Amino acid sequence: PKTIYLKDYKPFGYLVDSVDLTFDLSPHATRVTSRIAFRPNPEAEDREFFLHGEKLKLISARIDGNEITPEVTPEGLTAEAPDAPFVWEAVVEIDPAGNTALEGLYMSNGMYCTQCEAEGFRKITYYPDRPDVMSVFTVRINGTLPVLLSNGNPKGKGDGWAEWHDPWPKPAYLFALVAGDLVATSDSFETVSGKEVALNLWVRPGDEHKTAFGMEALKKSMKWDEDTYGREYDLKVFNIVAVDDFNMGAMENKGLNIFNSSCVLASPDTSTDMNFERIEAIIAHEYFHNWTGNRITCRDWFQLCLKEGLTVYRDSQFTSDMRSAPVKRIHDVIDLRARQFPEDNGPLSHPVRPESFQEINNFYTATVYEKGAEVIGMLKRLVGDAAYAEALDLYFARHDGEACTIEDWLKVFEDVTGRDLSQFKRWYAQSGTPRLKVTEDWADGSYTLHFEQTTLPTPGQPEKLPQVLPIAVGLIGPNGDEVLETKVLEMTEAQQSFRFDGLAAKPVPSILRGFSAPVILERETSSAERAFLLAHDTDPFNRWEAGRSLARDSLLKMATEDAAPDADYLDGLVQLLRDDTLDPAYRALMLGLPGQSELAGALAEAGQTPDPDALWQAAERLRAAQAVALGDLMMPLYDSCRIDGAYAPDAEQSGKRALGAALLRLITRQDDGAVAAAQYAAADNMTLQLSALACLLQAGKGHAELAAFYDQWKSDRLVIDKWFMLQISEAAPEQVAATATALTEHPDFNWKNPNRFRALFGALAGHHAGFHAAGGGAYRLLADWLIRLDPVNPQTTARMCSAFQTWKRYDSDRQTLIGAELERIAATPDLSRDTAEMIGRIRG
Ligand code: HT7
Ligand code: ZN
Repeated sequence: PKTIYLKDYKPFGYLVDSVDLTFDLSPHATRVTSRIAFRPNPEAEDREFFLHGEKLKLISARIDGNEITPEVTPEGLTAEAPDAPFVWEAVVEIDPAGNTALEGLYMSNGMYCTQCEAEGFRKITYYPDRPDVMSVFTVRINGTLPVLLSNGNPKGKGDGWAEWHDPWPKPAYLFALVAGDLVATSDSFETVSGKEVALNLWVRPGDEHKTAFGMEALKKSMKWDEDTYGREYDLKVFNIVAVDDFNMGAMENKGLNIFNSSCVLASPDTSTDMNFERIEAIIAHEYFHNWTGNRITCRDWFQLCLKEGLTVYRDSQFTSDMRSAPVKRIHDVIDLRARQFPEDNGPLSHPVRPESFQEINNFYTATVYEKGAEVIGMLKRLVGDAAYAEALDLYFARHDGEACTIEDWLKVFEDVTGRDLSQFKRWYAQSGTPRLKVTEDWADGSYTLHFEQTTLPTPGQPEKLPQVLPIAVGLIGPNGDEVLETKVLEMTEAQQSFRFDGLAAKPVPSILRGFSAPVILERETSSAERAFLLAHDTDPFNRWEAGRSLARDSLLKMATEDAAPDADYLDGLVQLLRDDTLDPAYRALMLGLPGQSELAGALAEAGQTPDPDALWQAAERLRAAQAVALGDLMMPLYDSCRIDGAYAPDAEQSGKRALGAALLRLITRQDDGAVAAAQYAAADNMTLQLSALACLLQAGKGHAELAAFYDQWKSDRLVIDKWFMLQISEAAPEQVAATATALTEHPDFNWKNPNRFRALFGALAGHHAGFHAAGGGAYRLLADWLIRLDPVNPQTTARMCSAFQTWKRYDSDRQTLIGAELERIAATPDLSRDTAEMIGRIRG
């Protein structure tokens, strides 16, 4: 397979003035007729006329009306083209019903739909399928289905046809078409300048009752982007469509967002609070792409973080504003540590802006998205809120309608602030998570913090240079009063010290407040000092972090030295849970324990081999100790989480339910599931129903409830995904592989549906002790199914391969078992480029 390099970027030899497409829809033989106006690109040296095209049957091709015979390969075609403006016309035939890869034009439950990012448009027609080629599209759809949609504004429609015109130049990856028997929930939004926008959320008949929340989220997003970033919507209509078969969460096609139904459909009886929050965030994310992604797009796919990092950052700001900012920050950091840190510190490590790839679909990663968003947060922290706002205004004004690079992005900040951001740019180029080691000195009223940053070598990057780290610090006096309010220290050297004078007593430092930089903080400190911060830190993130690090250290000692649970941690936890002034959502987070995989990573970091069984036992013991420590507090607190009145998926109610669920897990350890069974029986929403069922299953009970749950929900595919997931995630480690195997034989295991496949195998890989249980049964099961899925859907297969990315952490027996599975996958004939690249990188 060919490797593509950032350094080889060259503009395309032609510009595209307009694209006219006609679709004659037919499940196995859709005809796509294109009429494209090209003209030479004065900025390009090379005039080779190569159009991408894959899996297309070329019927005819013309240049300026003359039939031609281009040279066709599996990747595209080359033709002799004039060095002057000309019109290209082609007719191709494609097979949407046979397209199981879900890229290009495909069918899902009788509905046509498209997915063109990153390189799916080339499966629809011949075209320069690269993001820097932008054009205005007009589309005609001929088909018998009642709803025919494409990008932009409606131009006309009649019996069996519809036309759409998108006035905004766009790259082909933002093209979309949907045709189906759909029903809309409709509303409207008046923009800041008084323009009326028609809003439609299209679903399959029967799903109408799940659209109200998504519509409200859309309107909130539109208003927020006007108020916060000054961004107004720019078409007469905004359509959202829900699709069951979809490789990722959602797609920001211009004026026609397409959503995985799991990321847009919601109702209280079928969706959990977490589902609601995620749906709100994804709707916002896709909507925000209208400016950060669509109006200003990426020059090439190496610049993916330009749109994704910024849009994730914007959606996290939105969620912080809609809900609780500290709770959102803690969730984001938990997620970063769970998904991005292992990537950044393993064989798949790559920079936020990668420099090479074989298959771009493999780079829609936590590094590009979430670390990319962290980089934006740091930039804002360094330049300040006002300069950030000014830089963003300049970005939109300067680059509207362009396909840009990270250099363009950083330049607006340099121009606004006068700062030199060349060192900051290393955040985009260097992979790996920096370790930040901290020591301290105290003498004569002066307190000094010494920092040392190092980043370990990562694939292809043996040497690392120091990065700019914004380190937010506060100091707390011995009586618990803050003696230094949060101050952002700017570290640029490998080693750097910061002194604070005039202090009456040695303070306790609160370092990296708000998780001000995505680093691994290393500081030797006592449990007592952490417990002090747990009680007194005024920064909510670091207060939580103090408890988290106490729990982490306690678990590691319990797993490796058979230590007893840390008493300081348990005392601190009880105090916090008693504090009714604290947000229930925050207290629920305090009760959470670091993930098993995170603990395994911490041991591997420290040069020890993690034992998944010992880590599992340690977590079991610590949870039992939490229950004992909380004792009589648990039931009244659980009762206080009960909500009178109608269900609402808002921050206040969902915080209470989260605390109630965390307590129920502990109560179930002591009452054999009595309270959980009562909660299950009385539940009138999915959050309560599912949390009760999870507790029962974890306690080895709940068989009747599990069967009743299936009966109740068997016709709701999104709920049945939860049913699959839960049985695996709540199984005892030694039962995980067998449970998963049995579920693959269930008639509802429709493995070609990415949601169902992910529900089962995502839960399998996510159950650390179960996935790594002795014997390697889970490894084999996953590998069997990856081999089976690869020819059907390479993108989803390749993404699931990352379950194996941490394999080098474990003992030699496990490494041998996983190594054999990786070899077996690699040796599979005709393995897709997607999976081959992932397995190759993981094997190293
Ligand atoms: N920009 C989109 C990324 C994407 C995608 C979405 C659905 C299916 C396949 C996909 N490939 C890439 C989603 C986003 O970040 O908003
Ligand atoms: Zn995105």
